[in-house]
Amino acid sequence: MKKIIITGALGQIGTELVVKCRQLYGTENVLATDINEPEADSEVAQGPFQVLDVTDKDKMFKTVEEFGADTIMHMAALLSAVAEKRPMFAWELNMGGLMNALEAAREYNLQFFTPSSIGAFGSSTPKVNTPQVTIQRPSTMYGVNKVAGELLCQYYFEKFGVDTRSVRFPGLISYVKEPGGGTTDYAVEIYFEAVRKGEYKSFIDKGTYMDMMFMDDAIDAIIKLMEADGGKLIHRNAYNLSGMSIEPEMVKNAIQEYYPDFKLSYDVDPDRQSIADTWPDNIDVSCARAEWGFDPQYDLDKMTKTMLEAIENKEGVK
Ligand code: VAH
Repeated sequence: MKKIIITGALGQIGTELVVKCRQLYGTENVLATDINEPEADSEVAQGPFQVLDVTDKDKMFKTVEEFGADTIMHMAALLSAVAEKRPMFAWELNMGGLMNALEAAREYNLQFFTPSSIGAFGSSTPKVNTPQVTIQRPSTMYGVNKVAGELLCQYYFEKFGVDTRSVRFPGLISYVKEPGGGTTDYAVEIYFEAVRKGEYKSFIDKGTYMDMMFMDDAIDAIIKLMEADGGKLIHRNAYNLSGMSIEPEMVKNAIQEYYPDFKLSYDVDPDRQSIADTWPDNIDVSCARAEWGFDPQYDLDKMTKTMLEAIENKEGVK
């Protein structure tokens, strides 16, 4: 049976990854860790939890050894917008934490997962149907971290035989944990604001296409990749993933199917808009489909229906 340690367990992905892994592999076999303590009544707190600063290598090694982990899912990182405001700290956390997690995987023979992002692409990357293997010259600290991370993961696979696996996530849409510090966060906020206020002011401009995916598809993809036959993985660090390519007006139209009076306006944030402008419009996911059966189930309409119903339940409206 797998024994999994998850870092960044209180983050947007980590929160739901912990729950899914505990359902699949048993609560006691999944150790959630984060730099912060969970709320006592949170789902993450209903199983093994430890505070862990991923930049503390000794503590990470001790935690892995005492838990008897055979797998590490390293999710702790600063997202793009926050990283651009604190680039030096972002380097320390994103790269220092990743190196410690890779070293722990090498030292304790762990299977290893960490996410990359469409943020690993830059303005010189082909924006339409972005290939799996292409130019990667991002102009953000987050993007530099992600490209360096992909290369480090591949190095640990080739040099030390560590079973590293990674994906380039698009913007992830979830109703469980609202994200913090991302460029794609508008696509989450818009649903919460539609239910709460019937209107939303987007910080990303109309016509700005970005790849997105509903969180259930993201979590399922991590599990599917980690359980795939390693011998069939050619592009293991890191697979292009996407569920849809959308821009704010498309989300507005989808929401208006349920909230006809919903109003969308714009107050563009030049910092996050300038990041979004360097990312692809849509990326090619054929390698993930071919090598391990990536198969997202949510399109914009199904995601919109699911998000609005779940938020209405959470907020106690309707
Ligand atoms: C961000 N949500 O906006 C993250 C993600 C592709 C975007 O990496 O930084």
